[in-house]
Amino acid sequence: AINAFIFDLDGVLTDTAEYHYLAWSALANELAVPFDRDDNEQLKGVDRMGSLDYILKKGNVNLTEQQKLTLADKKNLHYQQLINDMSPKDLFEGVTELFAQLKQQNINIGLASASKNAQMVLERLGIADQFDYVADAAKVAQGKPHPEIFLTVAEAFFLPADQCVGIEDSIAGLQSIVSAKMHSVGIGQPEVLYQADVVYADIKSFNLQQVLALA
Ligand code: B16
Ligand code: MG
Repeated sequence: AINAFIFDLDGVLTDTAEYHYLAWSALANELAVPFDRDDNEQLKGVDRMGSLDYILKKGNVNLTEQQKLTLADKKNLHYQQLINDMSPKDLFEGVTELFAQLKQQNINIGLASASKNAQMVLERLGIADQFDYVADAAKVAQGKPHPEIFLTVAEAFFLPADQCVGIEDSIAGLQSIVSAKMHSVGIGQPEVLYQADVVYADIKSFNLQQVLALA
């Protein structure tokens, strides 16, 4: 049986990808590195320093570790300004209903977001108290596609991987779930998320009975 649902945040419960895009493209622009929405797609689920490295590599820019940290901080301050205005209306349609169904069935709700700003976003969305466990991205040594962050949440619930379902919108994140040997739900396009056991266009289209039947 399935006893935990472990959600990704950005792109699954809300659309912060747009804000990451705005903040990274402003920084790339300053560095005179071209950056478009396809680049942003590559950065989904990738942590902050990994994302900066992607941009620097694209522009053939070489910087010291200290310079990189300064730029990452700058992007983050800009991103935090953008998410500061988020509110419960930014929660994707269907999330409230799905969480209510999970609680009714005594299924644990966990969060496995690579974002160090996840707690702030959950608070702005008004759902921080809905989670039984939220992984701390700052304490995760190996980012997605490594399985560590999803396994951390399963361990907090004292559950084996095959009693958990991971829900992701990014390729790196889905790889993380598959490597953790959990059941997987993709949110997005089946052609992109072909590794997932089942794919829905969005949370609103979630079929809980179908997912529970996976185990
Ligand atoms: P931060 P997720 C990820 O969140 C985003 O998809 C990714 O674009 C971002 O770079 C990463 O968080 C780190 O975010 O700079 O706020 O720590 O999709 O894993 O919920
Ligand atoms: Mg995501």
